[in-house]
Amino acid sequence: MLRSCIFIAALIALTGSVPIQKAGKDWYKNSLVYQIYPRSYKDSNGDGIGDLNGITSKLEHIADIGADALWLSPIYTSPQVDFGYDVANFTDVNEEYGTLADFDRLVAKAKSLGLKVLLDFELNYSSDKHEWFKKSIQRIKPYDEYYVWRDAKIVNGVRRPPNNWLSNFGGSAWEWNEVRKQYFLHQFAVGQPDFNYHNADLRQEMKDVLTFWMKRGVEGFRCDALNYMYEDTRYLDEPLSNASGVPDNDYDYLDHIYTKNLPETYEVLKTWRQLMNDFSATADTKMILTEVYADLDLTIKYYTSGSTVPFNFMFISDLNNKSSAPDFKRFIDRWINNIPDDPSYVANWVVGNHDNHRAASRYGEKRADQLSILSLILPGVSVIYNGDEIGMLDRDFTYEETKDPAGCNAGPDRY
Ligand SMILES: [Ca+2]
Ligand SMILES: [Ca+2]
Repeated sequence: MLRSCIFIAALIALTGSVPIQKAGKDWYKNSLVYQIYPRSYKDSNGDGIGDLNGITSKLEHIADIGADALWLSPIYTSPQVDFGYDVANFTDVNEEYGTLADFDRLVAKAKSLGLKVLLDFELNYSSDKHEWFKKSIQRIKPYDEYYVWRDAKIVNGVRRPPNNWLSNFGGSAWEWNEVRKQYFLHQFAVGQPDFNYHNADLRQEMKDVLTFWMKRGVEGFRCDALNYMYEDTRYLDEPLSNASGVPDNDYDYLDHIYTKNLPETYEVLKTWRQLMNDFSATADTKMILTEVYADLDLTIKYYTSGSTVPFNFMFISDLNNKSSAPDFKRFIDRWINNIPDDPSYVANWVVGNHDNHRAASRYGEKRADQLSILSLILPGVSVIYNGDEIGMLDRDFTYEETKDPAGCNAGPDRY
């Protein structure tokens, strides 16, 4: 025993550090999740696009900063209308990023460094180039009901969308399909038709996707845009939000009572938690991170539906470089005091992500480091976006350079 202690001490002295491998059911309770945006992280073959082999080459860095898990933004086959969030095949890797074999090597090396690999899960929609959508257009069973299709409303002999619902990226959320002679719903880009979660075959299909990746060693998922999963099947017009200065084709023009935060969402998430727990009863707890921008009570409720942590965006949404220490305390207490009472539930602190300005641009370079440190000192899960650990800043860009659909649709004055 003493000899092995001396050996470990000597090893630590020689190497400087040894990776601390967190394992067991409680591994996540004080953990650091490092988010990687594959396209811009590390290019390994000189084509200017980040890729899986690039990420694999940087895993030592990620382990070195103390991360326990890395969460990869979408890596699936995609025409990249919305930077990979439009998935054309949920069980393969986008060609620009590599192959499934590259992915397997990434997972193996990550495991050897004590890192768990988490994937982004685009649950609300697919690409319009997905085989399921192509078959849905053709009304081929069971795919005919995989998406949300509605007949046109004819007003004075003119074809109109079924209701007033708006896309997050601006304009109607409905797009006419000339082949099927119906409108399909897209809460985001036109190239991202929404799934119909009222359909049991579709729900099973999405569970099969989770199982496919767990079999390849994936140890959790970040559920993208989770609260857009269901729509109310009465298809009623949504009321106006009466927000000032918002144009009538802007998403914020309406109050989204029929297209967001529907209670069925929580039930589906519970089935995914069960699936992950059942996958390997003896394995470490699979992590589910849920992305929901909603009122605190609706967000917190995901804890009791299977989420390991519902993202806490207070460092992004509620606090900024003008915030005082009492402001920080108030918001930290607010989250901690609202976590449901169960030892398995822990807090979490999101420092930044790909949808927001960089931490150093929001808080200033010095305070950005303090923010990361604070997120790590506080109990629970810290979520850090790649580059924030070295204080990277935003870069200004012109409308002509803009590529994301939300920015392009907003136009030169509002991008
Ligand atoms: Ca590349
Ligand atoms: Ca939906």
